[in-house]
Amino acid sequence: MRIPKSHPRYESLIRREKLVRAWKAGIVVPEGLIAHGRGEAFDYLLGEETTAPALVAEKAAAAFLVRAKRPVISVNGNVAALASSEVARLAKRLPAVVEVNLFHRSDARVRRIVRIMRDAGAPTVLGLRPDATIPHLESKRALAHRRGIYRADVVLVPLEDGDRTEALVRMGKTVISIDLNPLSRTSRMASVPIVDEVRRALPTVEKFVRELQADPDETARICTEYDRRGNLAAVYSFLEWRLGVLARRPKAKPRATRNRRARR
Ligand code: PTJ
Repeated sequence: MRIPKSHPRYESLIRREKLVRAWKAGIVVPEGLIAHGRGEAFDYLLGEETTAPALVAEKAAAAFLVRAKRPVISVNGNVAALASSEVARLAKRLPAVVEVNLFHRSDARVRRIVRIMRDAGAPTVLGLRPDATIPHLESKRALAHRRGIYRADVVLVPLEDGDRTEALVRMGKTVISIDLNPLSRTSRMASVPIVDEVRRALPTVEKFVRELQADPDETARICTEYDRRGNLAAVYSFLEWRLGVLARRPKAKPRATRNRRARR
């Protein structure tokens, strides 16, 4: 389908089209399309921009990633379809291992997504032939790599489900999530929840990584002072404030009335 550039929701329609194409190519699962819709609904509420609390979380995420000894970025179907280049750039910059980890796992899908990540330029991509299991996790998401998620100290999990976030936190890892839903179990369980759109969040984290790699004192200060509860509370306050602003906005006049007045 050709989407006219003049369409007021051009970017959003392009993203949807990308996901549908990725679904047809066996990269995204149908459940991923539902997840995207949920994300978009929250993005409307957030104003489709990176909020101030998200920026704070993105800087904290960068600080933990810079200090990590074995950082890993977990990639699923939606992330590969929407943000493979952004993931690859961050992985190169750190450097971090990329591990394909799927909820609806099949070897064929893992193979396709590994290829996408390699083509995007990620230096090390794991996912095929996992050799470890994340404890207390029943789903196929438990399958992991010793060289990757299993031994990682910091794991970045964009568009995650709450169970694995919780299991990884229980293993003692610092878990950084990217999820537009601030009420999801993922956002509530993660060590550093980023409530932002994945394609906005990743380049911002990468920018902060570049800055903090040159400033170990600031990195250490952020890791000590970051307050996840306070940050999530700020996200909820932001939503409250935004809905308040929308509620107070004067109502648009019905079109017919406006035209009649203009003609007078
Ligand atoms: O590829 P698979 O098999 O691993 O499956 C991937 C999905 C996304 C289907 C799977 O992880 C899943 O079911 O996830 P959930 O539990 O639906 O959670 C996805 C979360 O991502 C939801 O809370 C959405 O609000 C959020 N989300 C959706 N699109 C975006 C997003 N967050 C940030 N950026 C987005 N573009």
